[in-house]
Amino acid sequence: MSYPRLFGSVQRVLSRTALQNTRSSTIKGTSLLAAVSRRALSASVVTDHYPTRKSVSGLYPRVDPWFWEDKNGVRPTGPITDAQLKEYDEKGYFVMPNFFSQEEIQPVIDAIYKHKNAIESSLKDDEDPTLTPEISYSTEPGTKRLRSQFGLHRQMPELNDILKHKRIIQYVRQILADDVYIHQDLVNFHTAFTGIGHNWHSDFEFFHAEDGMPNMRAMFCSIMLTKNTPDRGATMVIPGTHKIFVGNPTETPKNQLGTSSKYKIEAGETDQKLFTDLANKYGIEYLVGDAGSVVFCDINVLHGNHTNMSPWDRLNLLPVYNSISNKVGKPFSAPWERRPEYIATRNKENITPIPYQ
Ligand SMILES: O=C(O)CCC(=O)C(=O)O
Ligand SMILES: [Fe+2]
Repeated sequence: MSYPRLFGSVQRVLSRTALQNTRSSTIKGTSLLAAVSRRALSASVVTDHYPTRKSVSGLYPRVDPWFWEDKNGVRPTGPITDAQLKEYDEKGYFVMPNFFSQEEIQPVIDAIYKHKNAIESSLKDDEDPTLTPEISYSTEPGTKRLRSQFGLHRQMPELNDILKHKRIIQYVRQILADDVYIHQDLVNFHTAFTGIGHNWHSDFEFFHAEDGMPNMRAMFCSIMLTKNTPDRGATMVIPGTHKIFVGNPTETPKNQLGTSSKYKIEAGETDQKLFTDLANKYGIEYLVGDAGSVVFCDINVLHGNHTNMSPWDRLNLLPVYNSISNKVGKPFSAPWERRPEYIATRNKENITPIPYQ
């Protein structure tokens, strides 16, 4: 069909200009963008600034800032250093080596492996579980090895010592300038010899399309519970991609919940042509570190990972912190009203500010 193709190429031209615009202006306080997005947030009609999964692909300018201001128009101070802020501004993330000590993370590691062993030993030979409204975990395809487990922080108090650690929340609040809650928490096991990885995507693209997250006032952290190295399939990122939005062409299928977490992503996978241009421009980086290191990452940075071919597990905890003001609504591009609570927090009693002092 010629219409989508033409539309797609016009969008690409428009977006190239947008990309140049965002790149050439060194956005620090981002007050203009903040003003635009404050207007967007207060509008009674929810505007879709980030079209995706509507048959065409395209690059769009980011209308949201990545450093937010509080209600009084002030950017908070906090523990993040100027060098880290500069890195976040340019790349969309920074890694804090040894944020947690081994003593702090060990109880979490023990609790997670206990849970993993219990599930794996309960599985029958012909079972190949994936996410359903009732099942919040999936195994690596065709194996009994746990791949991902969502929503554990509501069952496992040990996890909250880390996920709701005051120091983490202070970092997140310095960037988002608001009270935050956990929109999603996930353990990725990425087991030795087995973990198959995740195709390129932006987490925001998922939350926007599937949960109705309107704005990019959210961050994810990757808390390394083992060493993260390239041979173990460390997360890879395209630095700088927090500054643009890549809309994907594949419409969200009804069975997305079960397939996207178990197998490599399809709907939500970044368009390969656009991805190639971005990778040529910005390169690809591995996020590496020792156990206890934490990545602080803008919610829109393109990332993925590959198979863990090493003989060692790569165990990561991935909380998504969303601003209380960035209320999720009707999904922007999905054939459902809402996803289960374990994968996308929506119930009022779970949307309470995490203390930070
Ligand atoms: O575990 C990783 O390296 C990345 C996983 C990921 O991107 C996700 O679960 O959204
Ligand atoms: Fe992701």
